[in-house]
Amino acid sequence: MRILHLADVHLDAAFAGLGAAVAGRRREGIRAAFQRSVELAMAEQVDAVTIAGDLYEDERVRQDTAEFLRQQLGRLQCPVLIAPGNHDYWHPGSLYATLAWPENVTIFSEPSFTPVVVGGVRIFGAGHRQPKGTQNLLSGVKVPKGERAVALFHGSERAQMAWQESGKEDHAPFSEDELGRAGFAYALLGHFHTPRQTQHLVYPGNPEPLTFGEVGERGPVLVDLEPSHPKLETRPVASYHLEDQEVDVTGCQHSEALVEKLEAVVPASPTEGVRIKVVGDLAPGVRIGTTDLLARLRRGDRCVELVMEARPALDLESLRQAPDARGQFVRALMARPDFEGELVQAALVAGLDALRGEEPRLL
Ligand SMILES: [Mn+2]
Repeated sequence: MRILHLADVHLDAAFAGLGAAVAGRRREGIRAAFQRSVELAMAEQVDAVTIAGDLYEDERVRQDTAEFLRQQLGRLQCPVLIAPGNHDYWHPGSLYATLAWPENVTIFSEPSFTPVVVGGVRIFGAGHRQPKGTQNLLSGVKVPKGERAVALFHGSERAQMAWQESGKEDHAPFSEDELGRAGFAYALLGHFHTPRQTQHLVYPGNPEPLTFGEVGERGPVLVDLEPSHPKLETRPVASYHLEDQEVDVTGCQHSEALVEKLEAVVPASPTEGVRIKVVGDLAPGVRIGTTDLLARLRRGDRCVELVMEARPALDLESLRQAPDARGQFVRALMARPDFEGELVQAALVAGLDALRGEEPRLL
């Protein structure tokens, strides 16, 4: 009895801040990763595919994606069991309620556990009905005696909330020992994007990277339920690979030198993304703001993100003593308790530029 378990695919994710062209490419990446997951299930001839929520994002999902999903899931010969999560919660207007899903697809639209028997195992699924505030789905649950019972749902295992992403606590919180008390031998879960496996549960993590800084091999998990302790195998299917780089730009005397230095760490492959932390001193001659810099580095649709920590090299001591408006301006800013803050530093640079009669840089 083998299952391919998936969660947190996030089809049609916004990828806010990456710009429209890059975000579009990244959404194509999610689809490709999902299609590879379907093909993996076919190649491995699994007995079922389970999806523990956040398959798509309800507020953004397009008809185009709906048709893609229907076609992809319809290729599978095996049952597909879907337990909606907080991003793809079931409601009367949702894709889950309105799309003509292929016959092999079961959607657990109720927030209480309902069983489906696959290959001698009972898989009990439950779904979210709201985007937040879903209560503990396990409370008061006791599954009837019988074949092995496995839970499929989207929720926050409490012990992990401290080190998982923030903002996850409102969604169907539970603790690992409640699974056993409810009569479940194992749980196929979704919600936490950082993968996690214990004797009793698995969080596969998002198959396609969604943000920079994600750690751990993640993606669909082949779950062999036959042994007393399920055997798991993660099979990465991601389209994009994201990495972090830090670049010190001290010594770059003009914009072209700065662009060239940053350009050197942008991967050549169109499916590799980089988040560049820019540190060091910005020379006074450098006249390029973050927006223009990003446009240059992205060259349309390359996945580049910048964290600007480089500061203009300013001689604050002599500036504050200047006997003119510059001195007054610098002294007033330096007197502020938040002088080191990002906004005040940006105001300092823009203000000094303006007082020199130059177009202010917006860093
Ligand atoms: Mn998610």
